Amino acid sequence: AKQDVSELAIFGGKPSFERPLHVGQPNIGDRDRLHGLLDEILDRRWLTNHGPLVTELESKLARLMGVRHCIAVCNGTVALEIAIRALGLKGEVIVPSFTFAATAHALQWQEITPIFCDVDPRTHTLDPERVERMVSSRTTGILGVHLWGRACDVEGLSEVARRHRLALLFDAAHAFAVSRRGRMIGNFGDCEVFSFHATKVFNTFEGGAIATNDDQLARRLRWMQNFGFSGYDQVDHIGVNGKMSEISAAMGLVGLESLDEFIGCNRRNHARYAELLAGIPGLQLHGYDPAERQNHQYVVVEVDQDAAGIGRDALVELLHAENVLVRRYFYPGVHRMEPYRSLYPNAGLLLPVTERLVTRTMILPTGTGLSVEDVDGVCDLIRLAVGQGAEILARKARAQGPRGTAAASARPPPRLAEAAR
Ligand code: T4K
Repeated sequence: AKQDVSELAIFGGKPSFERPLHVGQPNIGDRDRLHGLLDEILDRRWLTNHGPLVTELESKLARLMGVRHCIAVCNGTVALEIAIRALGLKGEVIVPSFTFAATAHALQWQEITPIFCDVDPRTHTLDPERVERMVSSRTTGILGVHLWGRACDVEGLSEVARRHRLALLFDAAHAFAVSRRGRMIGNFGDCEVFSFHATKVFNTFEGGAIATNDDQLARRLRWMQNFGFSGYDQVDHIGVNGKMSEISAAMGLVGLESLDEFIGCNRRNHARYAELLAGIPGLQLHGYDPAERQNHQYVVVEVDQDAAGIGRDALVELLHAENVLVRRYFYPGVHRMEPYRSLYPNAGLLLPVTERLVTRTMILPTGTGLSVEDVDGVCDLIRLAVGQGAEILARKARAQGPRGTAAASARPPPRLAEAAR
């Protein structure tokens, strides 16, 4: 482990890791099983359009969630778009800004106005009291996000939705195989939408699903996902092509067999991070409720610059140089991205918690591609950086020269450093 700041890669030292450590490196199940299923698909010559593997995956997912219907979709974003359309949302929908852009895009894409609502600073999810204050005569729904796999206050949000007769759906892209008060995510609101993107704890390369206990809604969702077909050659609805392919379903079926192992690995990494980062001033690692099922997909740290002596962005830059590709999810907040920044320039005024979180939050690498030794190495670097924050900043300033700008502006922003992947 590096003992001195002079050894850090930002000051010319050798990076601590030869290969990049990613947030969201895919978990991959048994390769032989996958190859076998691929052969079956090719032999059968049934590649997509509700093939047997998609059907099998849907029923296994529905069983895992204990939900009546689970509709496999080509990705989480299209699944959101279909759910929003099938629920008949229009006008305004209340949504957090502290999320991935896709949550808001799925609304704006259909010319529905996302009304950005602030989140609870503790849970990072929608605060029902704030949501209620944002309901207007144009509001038709609430779209909550179970960020980092932590369920929203579903009871509070359901109550607001009931009082104002609003549709309630959840973006559960982060919350596959997670429970809320002992009940699996997939059962809440009118429906819940999952992402099985490569970066998720469980993946189908690209993919997603919509879960619901509402039979009529499920029928509509299936029509809309398949061009509006309601019979062999009968189209009764507007629809898109949101189908999952057999190859994706094969990946999913194989991944499901190893799901406990994937989650176990994440849990082990999370516990190790918690152990080694405990007591570092200004660093708060988010924990999980041990009474609930969890996927530990995201290891979330908040950095308090005053207490840590080094800010989140300086820490990200330092770690990237060491090949630790931490992420600044979800900087800068969707309301500060286009088209929202131009369309709703004042949205930020009502989002003080979000505005603070986007400057402090950092996501650490995890997944089956990461060993405990890797986690130890990442924690050593963080401990060194926080302990020597003042020295690091002083050195950086010296390296940048008296004006303190040249080197800083020449350095690529953190995201570009990821080209190493
Ligand atoms: N709602 C929420 C709350 C979401 O977080 C997401 C997606 C959605 C909706 C939409 O679901 P999908 O339509 O995607 O199914 C990534 C993912 O692409 C995205 O699925 C995910 N959320 C988001 C949080 O993360 P980026 O732009 O950060 O991806 P990228 O390419 O930078 O990859 C992330 C990291 O993973 C990198 O460090 C590289 C590593 N990686 C990635 C891939 C694809 C690998 O190591 N191997 C790989 O194959 O969005």
